[in-house]
Amino acid sequence: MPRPTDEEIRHAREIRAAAIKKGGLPQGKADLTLSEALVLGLLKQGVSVFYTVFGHGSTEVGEVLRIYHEAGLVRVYGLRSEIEASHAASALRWITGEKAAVVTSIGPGALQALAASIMPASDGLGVYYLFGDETTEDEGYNMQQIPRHEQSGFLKLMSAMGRAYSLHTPLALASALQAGAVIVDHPCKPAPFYLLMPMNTQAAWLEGFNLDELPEAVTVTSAAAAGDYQSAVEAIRCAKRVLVKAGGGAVGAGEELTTLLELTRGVLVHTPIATGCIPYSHPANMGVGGSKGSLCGNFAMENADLLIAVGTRAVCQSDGSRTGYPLVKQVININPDPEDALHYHHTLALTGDAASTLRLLNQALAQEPVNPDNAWRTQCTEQKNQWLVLKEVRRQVPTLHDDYWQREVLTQPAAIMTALDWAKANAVVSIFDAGDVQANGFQIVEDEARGLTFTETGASYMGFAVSALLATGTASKPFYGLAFTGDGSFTMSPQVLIDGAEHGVASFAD
Ligand SMILES: Cc1ncc(C[n+]2csc(CCOP(=O)(O)OP(=O)(O)O)c2C)c(N)n1
Repeated sequence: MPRPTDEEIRHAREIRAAAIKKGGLPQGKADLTLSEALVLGLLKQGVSVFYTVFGHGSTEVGEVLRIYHEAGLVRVYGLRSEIEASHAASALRWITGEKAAVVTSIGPGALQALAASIMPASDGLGVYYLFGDETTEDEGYNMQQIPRHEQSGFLKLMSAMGRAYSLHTPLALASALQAGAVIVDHPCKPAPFYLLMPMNTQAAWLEGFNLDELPEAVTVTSAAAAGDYQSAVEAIRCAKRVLVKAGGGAVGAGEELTTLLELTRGVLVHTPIATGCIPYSHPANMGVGGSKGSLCGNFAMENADLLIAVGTRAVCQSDGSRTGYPLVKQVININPDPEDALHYHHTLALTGDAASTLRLLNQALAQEPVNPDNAWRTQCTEQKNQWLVLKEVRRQVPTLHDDYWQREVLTQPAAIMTALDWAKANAVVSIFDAGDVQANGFQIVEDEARGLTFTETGASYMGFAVSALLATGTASKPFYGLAFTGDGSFTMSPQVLIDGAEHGVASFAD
C-alpha cells in the first residue's frame, strides 16, 4: 500500500485509538508511521503519561499523542519547562512507581531535559526521554542541531549521560524499545533512557509492521549473592563494633536489616535517600552520617571496626571518601553491581540483591550466634540521645536574632520541623531538593517507614521539589505532596505555579 495522505493517516489513527480504548492494544500487522508504532510500543510497556514541551523537532510524535490523548489512552501534559517535565516524570516514578516519558523538541529543549536527567541518573530512576533530532540525510544544518559538520552529535552527547538510541532506521524500533525497557525497568540500576527521533524518520511509513515485535516491560529480578557467607560470618564474629551502612538499594529490606542488627548487635547509619529504611525510633538507627550527618551517625562511622555496606555506592559527602570509617578493618559489601561492591579495600563482596542476600547472611549468622556484647550499642545510644536533645533545643528555641533583619526570625530547623509535623499529621509526602533546607531536613526527619520523605540528594537539583509536585495530580492515583525548598531553589522553577494550576496539583482545597 502506498503512503496514504495526511488526512487518511489521521483518520486511521483516530479509528485505531478508538479500537484500543474498546478492546486493548492491537496485535499482528499494521500499516502506520514510526511515531505511532513508538507510542504503541510505549503503551505496551505501561507508559501512558507524557510530560511534554513540543517543538518543530517533535511535531509528528506530538500529533500521534494528541489523537491518543483525545481518545483517553494517554495523558499528555504540555508544560513550560523541560527541566520541570523531567523532574515531574522522575518524581512520579520515584514516589508512585508509575512510568512516564518526557518529550521535547530538538536542541535547547532536549538539552534542558538532558541536564535535568542527571537527577534520575543519580537517584536510580527509570524514565523515558523522547528527543527530536536532526534528520538522517545530512542535508545541511538543521535548525537547533549541534552546529558542527559531524554525524550523530546528540547521540554522542546523550550517550555520555546514559543509554541512548537513535531511531535513524525505522525498523530498529523494536530493538530501541527493548533497550529502553531494560534500562527503565532494570532490576538494580534503573536509569534514564534517551530515544532520539530524527525529524525525517518520525513520519516514516511502516507497511505491514508486525506489532508483536514490540517488547513487553521487563520483569527481571536480581538474586541473592552466591558468595562466601561463611567468611562473612567469621568477619562479623571477630568484630567488636559493627556498622551497617544502608543506601538507596537497601530501601525495601527493612525486615532483613533489623534482623541483621539483632544478630550482630550492630548499629545502622543510612544515606539521606534511604530515610525510613528501618524506623527512626529503632534503638540501632543512628540516622544519617557524613559531612552533613548527625552526631550519632558520625560517631558510629568514626568508631566502627567492621562495615557492612548494603545497597550504597559510597558517595563522598555521605561516606567521607578516603576519610570515612577510619577504624574499619574489614568491609562486607552487599551490592548487585560488582564495581560498587568492590569500592573499598579489604572487602568481602556479596554481589547480589540486598534483601535476599541479607536473608542468607542472617541464616548463616543465626547458626553461629555472635557474642551478645551490648557495649557498642550503649555508646552509640548515648550519642543518639545527645543528638535528640540537640534537636529538641532547636525546636524549643524557634527564633534567633538575625543581623540582616535586625530582629528575631524563625530558624530554618524550626520552620522545617513545623512543616514536617503538619505533613506527617496529614499523610502528605515530603519532598526536598537542594541546599541548607535539604541538609537540615534529612537531619531532622524521623521517619518510621519508607516512602514518607523523598530527599533528592543524588543530584541535589535546585527546583526539583516544587516541580515534583506536578506528579501529585497527574499520577494515576493522585497523592498529596509538600515541597521543602529554599527561595533560591524555588525561583529556579517558578513556572510550575502556572503548570501546577493548569494541570491540577493535588491540593487540600480540592
Ligand atoms: C540547578 C542547581 N544549581 C546550582 C546548585 C548549587 N547549589 C546547591 S544549594 C544552592 C543554594 C540553595 O539556596 P536556597 O534554595 O535558597 O536554599 P538554602 O540553602 O538557603 O536553604 C546552590 C546554588 C544546585 N544544587 N542545583
